[in-house]
Amino acid sequence: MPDQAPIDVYTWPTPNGHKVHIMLEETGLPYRAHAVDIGRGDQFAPEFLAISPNNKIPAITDPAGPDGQPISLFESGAILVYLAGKTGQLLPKTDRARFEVLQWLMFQMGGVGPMLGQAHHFRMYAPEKLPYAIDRYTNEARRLYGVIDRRLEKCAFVGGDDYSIADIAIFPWLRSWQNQGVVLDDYPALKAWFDGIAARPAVQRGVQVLADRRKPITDDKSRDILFGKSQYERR
Ligand SMILES: N[C@@H](CCC(=O)N[C@@H](CS)C(=O)NCC(=O)O)C(=O)O
Repeated sequence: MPDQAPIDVYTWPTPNGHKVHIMLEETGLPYRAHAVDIGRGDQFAPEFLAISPNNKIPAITDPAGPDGQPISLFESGAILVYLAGKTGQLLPKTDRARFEVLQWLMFQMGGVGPMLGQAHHFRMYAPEKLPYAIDRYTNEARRLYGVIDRRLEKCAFVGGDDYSIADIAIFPWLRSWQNQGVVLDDYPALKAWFDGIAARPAVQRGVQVLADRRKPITDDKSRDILFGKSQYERR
């Protein structure tokens, strides 16, 4: 798409941001990544909230939307579907195959992301070590890895025979398996798929986007912004 003006991506180097970076790299769409430092509170800036009212990255603005007018979108799953539709790539065209991919994309959005996110939270960030919460989300993480492993015993890719937005949505979350209390070698089909996705040049470029800006959330200010008063006492 030589005439396409760059898509503006408001993002941070986390799994949900990486999904969109990888998709943009895979499709070859021109884009500009704008850092939204979520540990510093950039997600509460009025201009970001105007396009992402849930104060979360990623969000995009495409100057050339479906009707030729600009369009802004938040929620990584919606962004992946949009970019697949725009480019005709990474989402099958036949109904049966497309719905198969979409169900696994929803499985990522409703299950893998939220549960692995909680596993990270209680294992890495919670100020107290809460055994019940750690067990609950570590067990859930392992269960979800099992679901993906069994799927990949039957199919080359999570969404079916072909690489798709379902793989792009799931892969970035599994890169932090150690922090989720999971051992990747326990899931052989998943591990083989993971290594194949990790070797793709577009994936390698995607996970490098803003990678130098990422820092561990250890200071009180960042913790308050993400998990405390700044997050919950805001109107
Ligand atoms: N369901 C959303 C989740 C996005 C999300 O959780 N983003 C996190 C970073 S990975 C965020 O921006 N957190 C900032 C905050 O909660 O204030 C999506 O997939 O886009």
